[in-house]
Amino acid sequence: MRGRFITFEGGEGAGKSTQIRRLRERLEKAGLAVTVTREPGGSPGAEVIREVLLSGKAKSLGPRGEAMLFAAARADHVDATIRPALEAGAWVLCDRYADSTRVYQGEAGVDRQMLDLLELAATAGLKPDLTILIDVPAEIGLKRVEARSYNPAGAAPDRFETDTLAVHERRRALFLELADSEPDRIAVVDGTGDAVTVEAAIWQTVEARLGLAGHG
Ligand code: Z5A
Repeated sequence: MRGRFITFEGGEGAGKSTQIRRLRERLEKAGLAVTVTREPGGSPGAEVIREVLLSGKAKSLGPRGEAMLFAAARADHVDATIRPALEAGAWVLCDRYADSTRVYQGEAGVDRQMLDLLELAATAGLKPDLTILIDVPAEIGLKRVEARSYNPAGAAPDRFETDTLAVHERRRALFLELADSEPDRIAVVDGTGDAVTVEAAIWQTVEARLGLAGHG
């Protein structure tokens, strides 16, 4: 039986990676096979493009060129990782997917028609069964990322983390608009509580929308 495809979206520091780890544990306890992946990246070819994009080396291409690179990475990720895992029956948990291109590159000025074309080319119609949008005010998300980067093991800010607070807030508004336009696919979860509270809200959503009652 085909697995289910769940994507996580939201601004920086929303808690996507944290919650993907927690959902993975719950699903595995419920006896399901789980594949965790991320964008940009998630397949050998796409990881090469990730490095180019997040280092800022592709910034000079402009938002449209960057959008094409995100799409190229996504096409490889879908073909090499996501579809094979779903066909093998795994539940795929993906940190960011096509909604991120709509929001980040859309906010940067790429028009709707181009975004539609790129999405179709990259995904060949593969839509998530469920998208969890973890919503936090940009200020909170950025503070979390900042706290993480003060840690000596933390990474330097990437190409998109250094944008202004106003840009981060516009992205948040665009994510919420997307959720309004596709309420059957996108569930908004308040990400301002502690990780345990957010985890419980996500589990409730997954159970209710994808029919896992009785597990976990
Ligand atoms: N991008 C794009 O422009 N177009 C596209 O099509 C795609 C992506 C696919 C990928 O960066 C960048 O690419 C991204 C968008 C752009 N922009 N940036 N930056 P990434 O993969 O390196 O990073 P990210 O996706 O933004 O994730 P993140 O910043 O690592 O955040 P997160 O995964 O949502 O959060 P986290 O790592 O789970 O948590 C962050 C910290 O907060 C950490 O120290 C946690 O311990 C802490 N945390 C987590 N949850 C909580 C709660 N509930 N309370 C308190 N503290 C918490």
